[in-house]
Amino acid sequence: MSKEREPLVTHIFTADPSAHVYNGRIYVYPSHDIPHDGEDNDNGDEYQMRDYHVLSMDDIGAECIDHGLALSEDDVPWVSEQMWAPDVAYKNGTYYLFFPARDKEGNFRIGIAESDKPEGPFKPHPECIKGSYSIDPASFIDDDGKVYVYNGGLWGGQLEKYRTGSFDPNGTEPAADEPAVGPICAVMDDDMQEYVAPPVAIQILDESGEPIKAGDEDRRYFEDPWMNKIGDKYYFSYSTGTTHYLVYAVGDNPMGPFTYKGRILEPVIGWTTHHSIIEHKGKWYLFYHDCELSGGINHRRTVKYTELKFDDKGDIITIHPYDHK
Ligand code: FUB
Repeated sequence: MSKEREPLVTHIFTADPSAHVYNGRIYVYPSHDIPHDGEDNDNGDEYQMRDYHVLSMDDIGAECIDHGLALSEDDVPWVSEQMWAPDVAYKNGTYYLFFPARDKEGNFRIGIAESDKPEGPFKPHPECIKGSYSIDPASFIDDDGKVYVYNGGLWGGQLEKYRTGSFDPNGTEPAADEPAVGPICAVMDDDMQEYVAPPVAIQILDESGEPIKAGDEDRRYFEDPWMNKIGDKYYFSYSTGTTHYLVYAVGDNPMGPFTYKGRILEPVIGWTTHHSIIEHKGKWYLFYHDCELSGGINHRRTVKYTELKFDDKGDIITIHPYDHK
């Protein structure tokens, strides 16, 4: 049986959970952390994942099943290494797994793999998505059926190296008083094969309508985008990376701009924090990871979930991950 704020599975290390409800069942698409004794660095070299496993459970609190190998880097011709945080979108009877990995030149790109079952196995497209770059794809299907893919991550995720519009190996983050680098977003074509246009940067604004600055590390985007439409509002949530918060911003349009609202999750044990949010049977749940089980080893993470609550104004009530202990 699975328990709130406890690892969903312990036989493998899992991270970066993207949760969805398909056919009434909860599916979780995590990264699969590989234990090793290498050092951590700012390039994320410690995250050496090579494949994906899909997890699922009948209901919140039910036993969590590992469906086994869903996709391996050995089966994807364009990938060299580091299959990081994935997500899935269901459209036209097919489940599309979006995943980031380094190509043969060492640049992160986004690939797609398809299955007729939510648990896979997934068959990869031979090439990555044209014009894709950086990490952490998160898909969102709006009420009109349009599929949006948000992504981007600083540092190891290379997002700041594309500020000029193309890859600059020496690209850096903006100065502290300049607008932060935004996450990016692209719309998929109807066949779910390519972006209809190159990804564009999304704006995150402060309460005065000014772009959040690069030096505002408690609020600026670092990685791990996720989108929920709640009522007629778009809740865009993300990780602040260096300050280890999960936060959110709200807007009226899936492409933004979004106005910063507050924190979802205080820092967990471990450097990274990463999440997804789903509604199931009238309640909301946050799926996230931490390194509690491994005693704080950053690349040995485990996926957990907890209930997410809103106040009367529709604001998310901040979760303190260990306040139940
Ligand atoms: O799992 C590797 C990276 O760590 C992800 O892409 C980031 O979001 C962070 O969780």
